[in-house]
Amino acid sequence: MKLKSFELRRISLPLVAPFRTSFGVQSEREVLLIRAESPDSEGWGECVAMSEPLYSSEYLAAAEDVIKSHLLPRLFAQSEITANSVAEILGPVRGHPMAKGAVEMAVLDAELKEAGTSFGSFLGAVRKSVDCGVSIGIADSIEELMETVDGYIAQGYRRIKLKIEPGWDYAPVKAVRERFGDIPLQVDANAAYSLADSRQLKKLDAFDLLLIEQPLPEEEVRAHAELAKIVSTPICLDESITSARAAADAIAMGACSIINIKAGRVGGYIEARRVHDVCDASGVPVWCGGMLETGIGRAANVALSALPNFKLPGDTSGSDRYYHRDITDPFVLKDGRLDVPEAPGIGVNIVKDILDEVTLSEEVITA
Ligand code: SMG
Ligand code: MG
Repeated sequence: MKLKSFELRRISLPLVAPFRTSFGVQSEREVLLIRAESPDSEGWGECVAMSEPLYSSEYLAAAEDVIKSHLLPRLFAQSEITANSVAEILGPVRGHPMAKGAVEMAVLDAELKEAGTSFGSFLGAVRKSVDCGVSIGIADSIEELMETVDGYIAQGYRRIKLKIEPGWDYAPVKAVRERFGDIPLQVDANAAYSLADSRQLKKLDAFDLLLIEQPLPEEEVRAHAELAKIVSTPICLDESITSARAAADAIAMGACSIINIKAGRVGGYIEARRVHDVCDASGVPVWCGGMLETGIGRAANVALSALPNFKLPGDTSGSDRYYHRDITDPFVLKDGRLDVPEAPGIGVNIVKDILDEVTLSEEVITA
């Protein structure tokens, strides 16, 4: 494919409710979108970096800068590119997986639209719809949390994930277990603990959780392996898994028995499929994480979730969990599931009027 131009567009969407994690409160989602244009096609990519470098070291303004200054010039230097070649072309630039993943996604969407192939068929989807879970932020009180969980269960979500941090772990998990019984339940700490907290984390073993996600810092893979010997709740890694190779290492070390896959965190959907394959070969089940995506990223995440080794419900919630009005036709939960888009590329329609309304800035970069 020849590349004509890339459009970088910053948008801001208010969240339906503030989302509190161990690293802060989010009340709006600022997103960087990329539109790749070729002579015969166009494709969309969504950069999952947040406004501030609190989930990981990447953040939106830095992603925008590295894309403009270092990634696009490398792509424009090629006379022709394919989505499969993007990661290698961008390889000399260290790090910035979310920025690279967004660029690759835009190229891949354009390429698949031209070929008439959906993301799902390209990636190897084996299901037409996927089971959905929901991620619930840290609440102001146990009562407030009960109400939120109750609402999501009523909407049909097939698994509940509670955000935890020191001081908000045992009591909320116990309360949810007691009130809602045997529901599929898991927790996510976003690296808020240290190995010295292992006695507190072990108390969660009483609640038969599906998993505990990323209790310790990103770099502390060995410490997760130590923790795995102490707690019986399965350990799932999120932030630590930055590539298929990192996944293979973490598994070999005994640091996790489940992996959360986020395409942005590993540099794109092609590497995400490799993470899936490595885990599958090792008997480690995976599930799809979320970064408060718009319908653009959600469409691709739902397609990814349809691969065979996605054995647990993902953080792929309906559009109304996040936004009053999404920039695509909304994803609507049916019996706790979302349908995998079947149209070419990401397979979802972008609502141009809404997109324009929420746009903060727009820049077109040509070869
Ligand atoms: O997209 O539903 C979603 C959010 C899921 O909890 C979620 N994501 O660590 O897994 C995670 C967090 C990262 C983003 S928190 C603002
Ligand atoms: Mg997480």
